[in-house]
Amino acid sequence: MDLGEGLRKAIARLTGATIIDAKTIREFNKELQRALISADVNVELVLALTKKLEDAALKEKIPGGVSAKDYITNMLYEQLISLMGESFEPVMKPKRILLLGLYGSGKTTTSAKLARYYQERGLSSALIACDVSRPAAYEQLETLAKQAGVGFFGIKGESDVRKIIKEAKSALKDKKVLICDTSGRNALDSELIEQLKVLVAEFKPDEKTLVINADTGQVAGKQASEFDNAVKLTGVIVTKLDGSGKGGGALSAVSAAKVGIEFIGTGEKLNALELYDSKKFVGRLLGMPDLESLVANVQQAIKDANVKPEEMQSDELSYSTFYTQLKALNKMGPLSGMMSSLGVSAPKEALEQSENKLKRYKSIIDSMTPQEREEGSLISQSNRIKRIANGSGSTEKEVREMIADFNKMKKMYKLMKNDRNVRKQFSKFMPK
Ligand SMILES: Nc1nc2c(ncn2[C@@H]2O[C@H](COP(=O)(O)OP(=O)(O)OP(=O)(O)O)[C@@H](O)[C@H]2O)c(=O)[nH]1
Ligand SMILES: [Mg+2]
Repeated sequence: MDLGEGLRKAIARLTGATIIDAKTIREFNKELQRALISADVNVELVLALTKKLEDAALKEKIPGGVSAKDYITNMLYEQLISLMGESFEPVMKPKRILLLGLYGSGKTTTSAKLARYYQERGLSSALIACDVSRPAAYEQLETLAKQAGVGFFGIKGESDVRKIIKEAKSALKDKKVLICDTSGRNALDSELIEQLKVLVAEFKPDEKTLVINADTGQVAGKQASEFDNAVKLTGVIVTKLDGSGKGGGALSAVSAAKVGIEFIGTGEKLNALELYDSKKFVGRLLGMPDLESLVANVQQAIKDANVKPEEMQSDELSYSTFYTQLKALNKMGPLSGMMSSLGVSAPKEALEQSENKLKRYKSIIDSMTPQEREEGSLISQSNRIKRIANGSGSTEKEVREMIADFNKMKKMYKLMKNDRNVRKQFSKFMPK
């Protein structure tokens, strides 16, 4: 069981409780301990945390109008925030960063995101290709460096990381931030440890950051302590928080290596990197969506996409509003995870439309008659599809593909409009 799930299960036990007596809080704590310990969170830490909760719950009086569940959830929230550390402030000066982690955790993508992050803030950055195991790792990093507009150094086919670092240092002399991508593994084996030690000795990184995937459960603690034993970690980055994982493993990693989370990855694109914010992170872990930032992001996305307020509020989705909404959704990409925590599952496809596809959809929609734009069902007829395809210079298959996306979006739209709870949440950020 994922840690977040365990925590939420413990909280659910409190539903309906009106008072917190010793029995209620002990049962809650037992569940909490089980969840935390099975996620490899340090046992002493767990005991200290539950003791604090028990003391506070029994000593303090629950303020009127607050349910026992909300009260304890809030206490747990605050305890976890203090456990997870405050928000992170990166040091803005020249430095060297070594990224470490198991297969597919997101090291390579994150290295490019970080380089872009520092360079945008005035520190020219470059990536060094030291994943000497995976075929095409060099090309992947080179492409990402280009996309990020940052420097790059690698020696194709070279397996000696010491040599790569030596040459990188002189080739990238003028760069302020150097970020080294490393090989992944299924597990940390002696060969990788050896390679990492060589890297540390030669590269002399200021930061040794473990990259973990938000889906990683309790093994994250073990991973972190193994990497920590090998090279002494300085921080953690949690990736793929836009997916289904809630990052519970990060708590174990942080507890095992006694370091803090620095950044979180919220998407595949290079700008999907956020500074770690304890409140947001723990809120998400406990299944409490961070409405504040959701609202801000959605408002910004709506503004960016120039969606007119009435378009967001019309009852039925039509093709004339589809395009602008799609554009807004596209900008909200990283929010899909948070939207699902509100109970809305946006179709992944709708959130990942490429700019090209958007352009194509625009010209398809432009080729419709005004009536077709309002009454979407009309264009299911094949003679209309043919005409629209010809008029917009696309294939019938592409028109059908758009119709399929439209129908998916329409379904989601209905869901949003009909679910009272969701509607209530969404009404907060509908433009007035
Ligand atoms: N949704 C999402 N995908 C991500 C994120 N970070 C990385 N990915 C994707 O995860 C996959 C693996 O990412 P990589 O950066 O190649 O991971 P890696 O750790 O370098 O992998 P190896 O080199 O094979 O060990 C790629 O498809 C990335 O686009 C993220 O924050 N969110
Ligand atoms: Mg990689």
